[in-house]
Amino acid sequence: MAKRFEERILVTRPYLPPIEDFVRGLEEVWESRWLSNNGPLVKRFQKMLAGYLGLEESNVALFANGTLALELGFQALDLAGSEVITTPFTFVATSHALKRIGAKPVFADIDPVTLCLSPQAAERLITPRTKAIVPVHVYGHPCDVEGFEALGRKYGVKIVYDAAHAFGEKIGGRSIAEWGDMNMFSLHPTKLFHSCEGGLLAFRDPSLQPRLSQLRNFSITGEQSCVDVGTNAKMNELQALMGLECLKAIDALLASRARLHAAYAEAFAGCDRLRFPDPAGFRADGFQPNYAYCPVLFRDFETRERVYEGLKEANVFSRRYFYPLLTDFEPYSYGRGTCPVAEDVARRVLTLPTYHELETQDAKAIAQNVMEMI
Ligand code: T4K
Repeated sequence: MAKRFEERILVTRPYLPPIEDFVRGLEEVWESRWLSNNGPLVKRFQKMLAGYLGLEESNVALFANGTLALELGFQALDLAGSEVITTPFTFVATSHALKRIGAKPVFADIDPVTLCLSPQAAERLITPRTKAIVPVHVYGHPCDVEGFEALGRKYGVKIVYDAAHAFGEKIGGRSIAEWGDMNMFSLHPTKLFHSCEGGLLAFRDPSLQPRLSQLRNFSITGEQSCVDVGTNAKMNELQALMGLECLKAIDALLASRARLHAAYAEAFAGCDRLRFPDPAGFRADGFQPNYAYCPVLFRDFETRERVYEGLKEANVFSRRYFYPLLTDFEPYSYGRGTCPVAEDVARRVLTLPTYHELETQDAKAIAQNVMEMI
């Protein structure tokens, strides 16, 4: 008998730090009367994030949100007018950011195990017009970083990871941000670690930092000079304050995601009517996942839809991330039919609720409900 939850369970809920701590931080903002334009809290947040990722401060930059961070990262790498190979199995921000700076997203298929862009599929689409590859660590699953590094070297193309879901992850004990030419981490409230809205770029070449700082501030360089077509993509002080307070809880946030993933995994163990991937098993060298999302794959579209609707009746609001596929959307329909693995996965996947306060027993009960519907 399916359990109906008294209170609505959403796919995610943002972590909120203790309100007293936030208010103490607000007093500092009131004192300084500095609200935006690279204020003291943004600078402090940037420094803390670089430290957390094990990078130099000159290798990171903060933005108002992840989408603008991607756009300006692509602009700083001069990708306008080029072809960029990416995955159709992602949130639409990935390809929008490319399109908006005048690059053409070219869609290659995904790996059926990790669900991330396949380097082999990407390589087949490289042309003289290709300037970059944008793989996505979808759900925090690790891309084949060695495979993409080899492509970057062989063809002289940039590798820019959309790491929106991958904050806090490590490969072989080192931050996932050490791979590729650039990484973008989204700090949106639906992410396990957030700053209300926000985006963080981590990049290998520190000479990009001055350009990025200009681009996010209209490309003005003084009272009487403007050197490029930048925009307003600045993080403000209240965002930085939220980020600083959430960063204090990062270990607990990672631990609760791991606890919930383990609860689902235990409940689903032995069930051959679904697949519940564990990214910890995707690499042999000690990959540390963040379990940001809990995707489950069913046998077919009809089963997925039945579970999605059935959970709603039980007051559980799962999401079909990432369905429809980007190539089903009008601006990207030129890619329709070119990525059969991604098309199949998008029709069978459902992401289950996971967030800091979700109880282990509730995750188990949700899993039980799922199994009764398939
Ligand atoms: N690349 C990738 C791979 C991404 O997934 C994203 C964003 C980006 C780039 C761009 O990064 P940002 O520019 O966003 O920093 C959500 C998020 O808005 C989006 O950030 C995220 N990916 C995407 C996967 O999910 P929606 O349209 O599904 O959000 P919404 O409003 O339906 O919220 C999801 C659930 O969270 C709901 O059940 C309500 C709950 N919620 C949401 C918010 C904002 C709360 O309980 N409180 C909240 O404050 O897109």
